[in-house]
Amino acid sequence: MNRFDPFKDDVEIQWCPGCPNFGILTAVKKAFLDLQLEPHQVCLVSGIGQAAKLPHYVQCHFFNGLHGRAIPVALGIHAANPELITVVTTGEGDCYGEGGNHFLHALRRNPNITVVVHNNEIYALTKGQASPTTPPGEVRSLQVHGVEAWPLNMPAVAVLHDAAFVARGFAADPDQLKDLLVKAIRCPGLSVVEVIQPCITWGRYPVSWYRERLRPVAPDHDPTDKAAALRLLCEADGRFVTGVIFRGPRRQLFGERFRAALEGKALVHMEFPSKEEVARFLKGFLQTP
Ligand SMILES: Cc1ncc(C[n+]2csc(CCOP(=O)(O)OP(=O)(O)O)c2C)c(N)n1
Repeated sequence: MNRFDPFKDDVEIQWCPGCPNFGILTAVKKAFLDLQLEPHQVCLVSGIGQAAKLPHYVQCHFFNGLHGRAIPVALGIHAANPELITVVTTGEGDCYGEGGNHFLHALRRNPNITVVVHNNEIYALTKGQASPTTPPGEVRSLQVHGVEAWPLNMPAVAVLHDAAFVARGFAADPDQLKDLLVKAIRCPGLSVVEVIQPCITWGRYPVSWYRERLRPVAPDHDPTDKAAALRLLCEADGRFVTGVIFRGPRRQLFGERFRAALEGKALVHMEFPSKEEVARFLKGFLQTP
């Protein structure tokens, strides 16, 4: 382990040189350092895509699974070991497309995890097809007459469902992104941090095009005001709003009731239960009303 950067991994990075994903990688590692976490306290979870490669480049626990399936894996990790800081790193195709259903149901369950969505508005690993956030009309390799479908506004969906924390950062501003990630990880419950991540190879516009359009939330924006958060995200150009957009009300965390039934113990701290204990535990679930 590197004494000066305990999260540094020596794996060769496969992203294009100059990819804004490097900024997200820096922000993630800096956030862990700011929170004084050690590698064994963190678990990164991902599916498939360029964004999903991020856990390969960090020294910590990680699970890299199927396309769109990072969130259910993270839910399982959080349920079994709530002491681990569980962070999903995912592309918007992975999270809002293939994994869209999991995203919706995670909003209902409120696990204490942070979901970092690299939104480059395309499927980058498979070379630039339209994704659920590609603007309508944009011509893509498979959408030769322009995208016809309307883009998904998942940060707004997250606000609508009272996610614990909703923020948006910019990959080319790792310091601001690091601050957002620290807040997201500290906030109990489901935190969604969408990151505007221009793709310098398959995207339509350079990083500067996005930078000019960023709209940081006003200093007097009240993130507990749900209607104000929705207005920011839904009005024209809501896709460029950055900063802490929403803080939802405190809700029960996924697994809390389940752990209460196990006398407060996390699964990872339990001795393997006897047959009698398993039967006693299951009885509560198997009773017919
Ligand atoms: C079930 C399934 N469908 C499709 C693919 C092919 N595939 C691999 S990566 C990818 C796109 C990933 O895009 P995104 O999640 O936006 O991440 P990015 O590469 O842009 O970071 C696709 C479609 C796959 N691996 N599995």
